[in-house]
Amino acid sequence: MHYSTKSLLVASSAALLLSATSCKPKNAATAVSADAASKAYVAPGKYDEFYNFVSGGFSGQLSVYGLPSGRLLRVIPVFSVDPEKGWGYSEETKPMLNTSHGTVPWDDLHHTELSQTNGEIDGRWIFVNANNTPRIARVDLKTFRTSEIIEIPNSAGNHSSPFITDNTEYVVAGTRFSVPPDDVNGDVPINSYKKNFKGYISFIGVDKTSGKMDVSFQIECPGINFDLSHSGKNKSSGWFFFSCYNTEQANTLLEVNASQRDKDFIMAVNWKKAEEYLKAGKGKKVPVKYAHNTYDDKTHTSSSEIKNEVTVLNAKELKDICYFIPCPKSPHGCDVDPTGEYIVGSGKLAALIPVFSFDKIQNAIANKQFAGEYDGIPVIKYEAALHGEVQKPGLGPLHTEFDGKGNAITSFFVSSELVKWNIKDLKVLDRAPTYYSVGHLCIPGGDTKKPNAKYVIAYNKITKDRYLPTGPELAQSAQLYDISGDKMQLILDFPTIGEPHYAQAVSADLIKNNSVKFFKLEENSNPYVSKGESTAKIVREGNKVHVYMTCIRSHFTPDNIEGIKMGDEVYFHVTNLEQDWDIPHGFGIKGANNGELLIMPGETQTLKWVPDRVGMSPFYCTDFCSALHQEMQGYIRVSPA
Ligand code: CUK
Ligand code: CUA
Repeated sequence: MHYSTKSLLVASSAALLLSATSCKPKNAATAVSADAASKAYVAPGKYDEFYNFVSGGFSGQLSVYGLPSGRLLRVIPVFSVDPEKGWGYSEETKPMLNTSHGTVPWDDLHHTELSQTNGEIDGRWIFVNANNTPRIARVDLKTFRTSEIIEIPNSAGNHSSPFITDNTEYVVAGTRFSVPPDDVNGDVPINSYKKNFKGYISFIGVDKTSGKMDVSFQIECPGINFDLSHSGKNKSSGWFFFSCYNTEQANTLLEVNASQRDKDFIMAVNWKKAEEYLKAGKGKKVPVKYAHNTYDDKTHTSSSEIKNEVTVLNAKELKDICYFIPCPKSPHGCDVDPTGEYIVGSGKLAALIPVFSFDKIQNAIANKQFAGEYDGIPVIKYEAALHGEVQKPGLGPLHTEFDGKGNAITSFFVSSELVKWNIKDLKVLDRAPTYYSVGHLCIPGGDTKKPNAKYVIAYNKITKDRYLPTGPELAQSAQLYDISGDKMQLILDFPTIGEPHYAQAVSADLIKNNSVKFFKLEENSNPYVSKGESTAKIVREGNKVHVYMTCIRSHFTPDNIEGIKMGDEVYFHVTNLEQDWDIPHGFGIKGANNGELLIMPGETQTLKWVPDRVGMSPFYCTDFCSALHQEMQGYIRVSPA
């Protein structure tokens, strides 16, 4: 074996991980490119060349930056409520945060994946994952808004998603925490893990035209943890690769338990074969409960549906859909090069990077070069699948992206650096320090068939001394490197929203011309729309009062509202009559506990308000919209019941 003995490695890697925060790269002073300022400078009024979509971690949101400037363009609310967009406050957006547990107004968003056609980014949608209450969202890149959120059954933690197959046939997910399946009573002793806990990977079908998702099928696997994944491409199209840890199936992951094995696994999944088994009726329908929420840009409303069934294939019974490949020490990143031939596993606790060959994996399967089975699933011999190992690349390899010129760049958390290496001969070519402890990294198109190797961006976990101090917590940060030459050159630091994990960048040309500038009022089919001031009205139905309200620079209609009584539920259905780019209006009421609205031009949004006292409540527009913005206001009179 190329790596140290078990106990030694566990001891030394624990020490390395613990000391990570004090690990500073050397040669910090020389790292910045001499012409950095001109390379990152985008003149006022000029557009950036790339959009950079950055996961927001525990903020639950997705942020959008311009590159190379690092300018923050937008935060797109996905899994968390957001006052700036009224997301999760309006009656129209509330159902988007529904789950089988009820409303979950927060999540932990780790990964982004832009839709692809033939293995190249097509600029239509971006998928993101929720790592807490397992969900996948689809954001429409015409509106930069969340269009759909689907919950994943039989799962807990949804870390290894939302990576997609190379024609966006499926978004793929894998459970991070194995749990008892949904259809059995989960009230079992935790130490019955090996008997009762299962791992599931999910294939969520994506409609070619509308992008609508549905859970097509799941594959039941042993009770291990799936960490990350990536699709095959070109020759390996039709396959999907997952990194797995906790192959000990331990119910407590104190390091002694979870890292007992010298090697965990990469799992190779033949999903084309799985589709054949489905067609042949090998799937079993099992009862589950998951929410499917969609937003409609014509009615400007969302609907939430709870679904009750999913089709499951069993990896143990169908012996030729899943294969394990040993991978040293808690593999994290699982990345496939642009040719589809090389699969890079990154053992977080390993001091080397194993690179597997798709041809060799196929050969090993054909010739049964197995080292036995794991829970009924064939384990391919390590050497039989291995293309080779990058020796001594750095400490704590996490993630790899590709430059499309035969090279890979891997992030190293512990030694806090990016390392560029050649895929064929596995030689290290260059290294650049990160500030500090990089997690994910991104090259535009760097996980597709066609990377655009102009920049690499490092998303760092620790900021320390890079910016002015802001109390006990500092913003996480990104760093932009020019990789157009042989050497990686640092040109810019910029802070991020939340904690960035995976991020992607794409040429702005693919997206910028498709942007919706406003919603057409004549197409607005919200049930409570008021298309002009003449149709604005107040309608009472029992104790429910519907206010059909309009807004346009610079007034609301109606703006004096009387006849509201204690005990009423008041619904303000506010239609923005503007038909112009970038003229939203806001709507806030004194004392309203449902937050505020932000209404895009041509859109209707509804704020529910239950007055808590008799008296006068002013309301006003919260978004500065004209010289008379401050006059955009009104009063609501609340009388005793
Ligand atoms: S993970 Cu964050 S650094 Cu959740 Cu993709 Cu590796
Ligand atoms: Cu409308 Cu300010």
